Amino acid sequence: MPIKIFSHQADPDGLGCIILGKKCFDEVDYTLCKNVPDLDYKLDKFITNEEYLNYEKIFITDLCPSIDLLDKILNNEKLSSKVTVIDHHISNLEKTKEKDYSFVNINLDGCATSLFYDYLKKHWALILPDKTLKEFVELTKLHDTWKWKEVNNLDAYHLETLLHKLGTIGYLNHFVDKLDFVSRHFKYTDEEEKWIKEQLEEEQKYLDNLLKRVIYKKMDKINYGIVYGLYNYRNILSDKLRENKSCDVLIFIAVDNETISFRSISDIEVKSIAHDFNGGGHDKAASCSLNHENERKIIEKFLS
Ligand SMILES: [Mn+2]
Repeated sequence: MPIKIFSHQADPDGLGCIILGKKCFDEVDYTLCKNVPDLDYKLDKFITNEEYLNYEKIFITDLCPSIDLLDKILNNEKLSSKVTVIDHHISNLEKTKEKDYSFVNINLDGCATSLFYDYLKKHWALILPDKTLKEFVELTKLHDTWKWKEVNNLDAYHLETLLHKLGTIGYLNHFVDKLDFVSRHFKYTDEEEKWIKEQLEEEQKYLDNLLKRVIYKKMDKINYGIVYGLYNYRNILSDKLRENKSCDVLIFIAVDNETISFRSISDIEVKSIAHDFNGGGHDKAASCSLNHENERKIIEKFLS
C-alpha cells in the first residue's frame, strides 16, 4: 500500500520531507499545505472521504494539525495507528502538550527534514547510509534553522535560491533525481551554479524595488516595516533589513501564498504577534493566514 505525506509547501524543509519519502518508499502520494488552516481543511476531507484506508502510513511533516483535527485522529483508532506527525515548531509543542497524542512527535532540536530522516532510519530502517542524502539533510537543517548564516554556508542558503528558480514541483523532481544513492559529497553541478547565479540576479532587482515599498510605523517603541510582496522574498527582504537595521519587525503580506509572515529583525519575539492573528511559528519567524479578517486588522493597526 502506498504512503501518504502531508507537508509544508514552499520551503526546502517541507519539501525535503517529501524528497526523503520518495527516496525511501516505492509509492508516495503527497499533498502540500500552505499553513495549518490549509492542512486542517485538506486533512479533514481526506478523513471524511475515508481516503486514509488506501494508505499504509500517513506522515504529516513540518506542520501540526489543530487540536480539533488531532482529536479527530485520536478518536479514530484505524486512522491514528497510521498517522505520524513530525514537527519542530514551538507553538505546536505548546498546543499539543495538553493531551497524550502519541502519534505526534515534536522536537525543537532540528528541522522537519532532519527529524524525519532520523525517524525513518530508526523505525523503518529504510534509509541507506548514503553520504549525499545525509549531507542534503544537513544543508536543509542549516537553512531552516538559519544557522547557515553563522557558519556562512552558502550551499545551504542556495537550496532556497534553487527552489525559487525551479518552483515547487521542479525542486522536488530535481532533488529526487540528484540524490541518486551514488555515495559522494553533495556538490552543485555547473548547471545548478548557473541557475543559482541567474536567480540571485533576478532577486536583487526585485529586492531593490521591494525595499522602496516598505512602510515604516513606530508603535509602542517598536518599529514595524510592512510590505506587500511575493512570498519567496519574505526571508530575502528580512535578511536585507537586518543588515540595514531599518526596523524591529517585518510584516510581510504575501498575496500569492495567502499568508502574512512576521520576521524578527532586531530581538523582538514575533510568535506572539502571529498568535494575535491565529497563527504560530518560532520566536524569530512566524506566520498566519491572509484572510479577510487578518488583513483588515493589519490595515487598521499598521497602515491607517
Ligand atoms: Mn521547517
